[in-house]
Amino acid sequence: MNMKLNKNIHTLLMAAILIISVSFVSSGTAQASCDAEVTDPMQLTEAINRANDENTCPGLNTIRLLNDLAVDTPASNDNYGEVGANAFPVITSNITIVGATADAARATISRSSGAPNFRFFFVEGNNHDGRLILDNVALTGGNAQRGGAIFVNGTPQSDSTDVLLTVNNTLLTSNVSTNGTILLNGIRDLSARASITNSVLDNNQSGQGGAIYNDARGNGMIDLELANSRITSNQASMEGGAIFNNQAGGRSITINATDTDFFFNTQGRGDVQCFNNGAGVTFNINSSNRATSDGCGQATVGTEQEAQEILQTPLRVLGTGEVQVTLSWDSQADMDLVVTEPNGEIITHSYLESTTGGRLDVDSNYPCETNPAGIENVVWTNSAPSGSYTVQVSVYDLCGAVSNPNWTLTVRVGGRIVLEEQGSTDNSFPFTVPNS
Ligand SMILES: [Ca+2]
Ligand SMILES: [Ca+2]
Repeated sequence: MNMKLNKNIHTLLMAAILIISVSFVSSGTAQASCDAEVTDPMQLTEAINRANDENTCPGLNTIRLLNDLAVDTPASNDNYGEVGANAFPVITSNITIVGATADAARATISRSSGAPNFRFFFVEGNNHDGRLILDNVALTGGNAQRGGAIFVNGTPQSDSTDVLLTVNNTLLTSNVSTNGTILLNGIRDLSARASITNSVLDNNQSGQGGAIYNDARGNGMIDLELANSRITSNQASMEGGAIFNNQAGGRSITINATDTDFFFNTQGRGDVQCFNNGAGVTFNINSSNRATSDGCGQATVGTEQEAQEILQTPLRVLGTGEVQVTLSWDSQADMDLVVTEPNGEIITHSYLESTTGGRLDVDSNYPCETNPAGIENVVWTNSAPSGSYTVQVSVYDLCGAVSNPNWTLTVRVGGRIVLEEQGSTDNSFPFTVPNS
């Protein structure tokens, strides 16, 4: 009883603190804030420049896109000599860009027709600590020789645990390049690590590496995680319709893929979707990946007809809305997300939908090995009750993993992140939905 009482007091206190902090944040102007909300390309440019100024805005900054952005002119001309222009300033710090529109799954950043060629983002991990997280964004129409949409310049190998690029709930389509829609550059002793989850790379064109080009020449090292994603209908005029791995002389390229589909990627030379130049490429796959032809070393699973049917069902994109609670984790464990709403109703795997319209729309990994993407999502699409909520996260079954999963919990209210927590053990957190 005491425990429960203390917990309630704690909940109320935390809720009060949260209300104060939320109103404090919203009373600041977007112009002066290091965490910005933007509605046009110029504002995004200014927000990235502010976030990159580590004297004024130290540490991670989050930029929210409130609507789609069409870019006419690149903000930075070719900073690096040979790699082409970028739509936005080079990412030299830790930046999260979130498409926060409440009425669409993603906010789209596009290159306007008739605009000069440019990619969207250049992440600089070598001379700076550039790290980019994209969440609920679409990038379309980028055009650059290396990295048609995103160029990731690696970090020295002493820092190789850093994930320089994280792509979640994001779509990359109709980008054009010579080397990869996403280029991971690990040449000359650099290391580039990237993670792509719940995302789609579809219908991009390249000379080599229709979707991804991993470059690990000259002792370079690349690590790439692919989870619950689709790499579909990308085209390489030469090799690697899906992925080109350039490892000749490099140290290693390691790709871990789970729950990822390689469908209908085509290439001019050879008949497999991935091309390895060099022997030091490790492609760790599990049986939950599917491919229409030899999908990067894994067995072909399913006929073209079955692949077409799979593509008719939307990717397990997380529902977004007035309130969204997302738990993600990094192992095959079965974790559970439980949300208690103000009227005391709970939403979890055994109560999928509440009377107020909240529902668990993505459930993960019960029983073990069913859908090991490691993500659960509770969403109120339209309106959600105001008041105090509690989120519990728990590890139900390790499913054979040797250690606890590292999890991340994110709560969005009205598209804005109001709570972000990380951990590896069971925990619970309060959040508040204000009166609308
Ligand atoms: Ca910063
Ligand atoms: Ca679960």
